[in-house]
Amino acid sequence: MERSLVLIKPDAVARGLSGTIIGRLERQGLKLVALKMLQPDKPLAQQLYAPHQDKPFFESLVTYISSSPIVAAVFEGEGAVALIRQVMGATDPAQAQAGTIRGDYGLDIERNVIHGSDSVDTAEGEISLFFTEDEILSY
Ligand code: IDP
Ligand code: MG
Repeated sequence: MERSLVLIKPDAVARGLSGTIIGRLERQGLKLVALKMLQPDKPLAQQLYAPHQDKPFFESLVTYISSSPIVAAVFEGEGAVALIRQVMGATDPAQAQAGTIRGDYGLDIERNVIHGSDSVDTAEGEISLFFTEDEILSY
């Protein structure tokens, strides 16, 4: 069964949207199999966003993600990675369709509410940054 890492980003946690976002994903039929709240340190944020290390927004992104608490979750389901990307909407909330999480709640391209893994391969690596295998439950 496919798994994806979901992060509810600082802007959304601060606005009290964590439950709403988890609920939207659950209502898509995705199974919540791991959940925690944490404030990532900079090294963790740098690892998560390592693919973007050469981009002009990298420093700002790392500072933002480590600035305040986030909620980290693992969701499981058939085609979970692509389904979550679809429900999230486009990276830039201004381009994201109404009815998607970013379309409805995103503030700007950086403060865009949610992270979801972009492929099955990257999902496994991203999950292991935030969870040990025994924190991911089967039920
Ligand atoms: P994704 O989150 O939709 O997969 P990525 O291109 O992987 O988008 O970018 C990772 C994160 O970096 C985005 O979610 C967003 O928070 C931030 N980001 C992407 N592009 C920009 C930009 O042009 N300016 C500022 N932040 C950006
Ligand atoms: Mg990405």
